Amino acid sequence: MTVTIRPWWKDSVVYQIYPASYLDTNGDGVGDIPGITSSLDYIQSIGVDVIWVCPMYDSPQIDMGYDISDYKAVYPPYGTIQDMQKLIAETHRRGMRIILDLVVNHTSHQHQWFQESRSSKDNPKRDWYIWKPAKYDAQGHRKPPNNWRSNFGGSTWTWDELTQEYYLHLFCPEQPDLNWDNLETRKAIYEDAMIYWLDMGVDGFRVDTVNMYSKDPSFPDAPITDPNAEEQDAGLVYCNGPKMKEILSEMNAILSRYDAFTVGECPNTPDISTVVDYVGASAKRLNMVFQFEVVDLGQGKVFKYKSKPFNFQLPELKEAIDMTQSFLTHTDGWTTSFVENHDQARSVSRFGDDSPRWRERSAKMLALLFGSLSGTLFIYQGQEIGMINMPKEWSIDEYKDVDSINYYRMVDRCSKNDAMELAEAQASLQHYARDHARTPMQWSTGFNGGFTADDTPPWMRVNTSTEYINVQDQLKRKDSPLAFWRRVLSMRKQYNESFVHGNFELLDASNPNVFSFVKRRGNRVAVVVCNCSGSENKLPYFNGLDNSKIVLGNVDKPAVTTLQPWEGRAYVLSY
Ligand code: TEU
Ligand code: CA
Repeated sequence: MTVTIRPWWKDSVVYQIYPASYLDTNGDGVGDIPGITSSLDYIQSIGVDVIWVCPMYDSPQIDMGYDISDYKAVYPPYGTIQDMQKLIAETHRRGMRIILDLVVNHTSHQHQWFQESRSSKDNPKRDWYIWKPAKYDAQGHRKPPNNWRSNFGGSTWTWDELTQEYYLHLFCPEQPDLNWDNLETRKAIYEDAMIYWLDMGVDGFRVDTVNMYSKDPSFPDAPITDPNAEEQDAGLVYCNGPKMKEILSEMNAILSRYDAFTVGECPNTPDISTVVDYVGASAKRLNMVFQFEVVDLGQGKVFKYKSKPFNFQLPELKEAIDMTQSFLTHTDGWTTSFVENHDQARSVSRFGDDSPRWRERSAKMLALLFGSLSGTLFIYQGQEIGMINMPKEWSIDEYKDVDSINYYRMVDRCSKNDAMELAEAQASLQHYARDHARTPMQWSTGFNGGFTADDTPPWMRVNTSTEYINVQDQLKRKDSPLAFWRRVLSMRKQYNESFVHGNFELLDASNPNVFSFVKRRGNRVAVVVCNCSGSENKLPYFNGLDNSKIVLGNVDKPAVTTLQPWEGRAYVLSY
């Protein structure tokens, strides 16, 4: 008999934690590392195996820690290196693993490296970042080196008066891009950002913006998609540059010494063969990536927030999932299943129905849907209790994310304060903003939901839904979304050949309301049926869909031929 040994990360379920918003233990209104450590029993009780901690490094927090000023230090309000050592030890003691966010496309402008780099043109670290001279138009006006638009609006180039050159930043001006063409820079990144933490015992990384390190050395202009603007969306131009494969192989040589887990964030990569170059088992670069086709659904093509709520059809969601799932069938690569993270609005509000009537049922349906997909499963804090978007009545001042604020200001400026356009922008942010994921974790009832003391102002206002969506209540209820998530994860473990490793076959692709698919591995067959609508629908036909084969569902009495609104079922036909 041959025994195939699978890498541990394939069957793992990862729980993502946003430190600022998890749990405040010292009453300053900001979540902290001891808050994570003290919640580990709760986290483990959900049934997850790995925690992913979002950036907790020292940072001026222009982009919530994705702007790191010192890789080897902890942001003081979150805690200390000792707190991290304790978190690592306590996680391991429970048999779980811990991964950190590796943010090395850019640093903070306050990082020592950038301070030196910008100090003079002949500083030894000048070349650690990307500096370019200005261009001049026919009238002699100074122009940036190209037309790229930053992820947070405006040009990707900022003029530096001192040395009279532009530097590149794909995100905020306070997030200058590192120059990965410089081998000395690479070495310093590996030492400080990777080896230091691997030696401390972390089990791997979620690798931020993993496909942006290498840029085309000619820095070509992006095609014009927005004729009225100076800057153009350039994601397809600056992602997946010529040295990406070389860099990721080099990183992997270090990571594999530690058997470290890697999941890369891979936006703007519609070309599947590029993804396979990164995640193929034989390519030996990354274990898996996050693709964006699902979470981008409904968002605007030119500006992500220039859109309307629910701007997609169910078949598009099916197609997006089918594409990521097909990696298992057609390539030697591995994939991921996720629908939330700190950059996305809440899934119940986007893909379910967050009204009182259907909120919990649709949260469970989504748990069943994403929890039965192949690949490594990721859950974001609060998703397990079905947290929803911020209330619509909240003013725009409650939005704290630089991405939201910049967008709203841009609309304000370009429309010359037009009320209609501003209302439209606000409606889009109410649906898609990253802020919805960043409000504090809802532990209990009360003004601050148990995140911090009720008389402490939290860094971000606690969603008023904590009155009826909170951990304390859901721990008591057998029919809660939390209880359901636990059942999803145990089903996933019990039938892992089908749900984690099975081939995905879409059924009834064009059905606008019902999402059904088969998960097949050899003669093991499971079928998942989800009614993604608020109306009753017919059960699709598939041989053997007998109610006695239902292993998990979200309604009390499943009917024989119809599905109730937002009903989801998983059948195991043979195992
Ligand atoms: O995100 C990078 C990314 O490509 C997007 O999801 C990004 O949020 C979007 O383009 C903004 O409009 C990562 C992090 O997940 C995000 O939180 C950081 O802001 C970003 O990198 C910069 O480090
Ligand atoms: Ca705190």
